Amino acid sequence: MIKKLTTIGTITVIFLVMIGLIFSNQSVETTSQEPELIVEGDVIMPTKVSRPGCEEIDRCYIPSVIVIDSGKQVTWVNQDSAFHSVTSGFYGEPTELFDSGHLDPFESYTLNFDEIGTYDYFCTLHPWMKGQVIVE
Ligand SMILES: [Cu+2]
Repeated sequence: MIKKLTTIGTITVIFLVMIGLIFSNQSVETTSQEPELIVEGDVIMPTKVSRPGCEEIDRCYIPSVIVIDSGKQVTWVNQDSAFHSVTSGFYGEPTELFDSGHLDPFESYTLNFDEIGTYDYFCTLHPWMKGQVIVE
């Protein structure tokens, strides 16, 4: 009788350990399936550019100058936690060719460039943020 109870006890313990393993595996799987917040783009607005300083190392838009063939497009991605914009011209002198408006964190903006030329742009919120698209 005691032997039988021990056997049942052992089986119960093994069963509980297996259940525990199944559930722990599931929780590991769920955490690894969380969506990544990195959006692909040609030009990145990196973190911390809402404060001056990035212009000194030319990293407000990365890359700050992008060269493309005419007819191609450029996608900007805001990887910062602050709003930014991609606005044609210079701060105080917008050219009204294009304007993304305020881009939310992790929002992207895509533009097509058909005409050859040099397109300066800036961020309406941060005067030190400047970039250039060169279309060849
Ligand atoms: Cu900005």
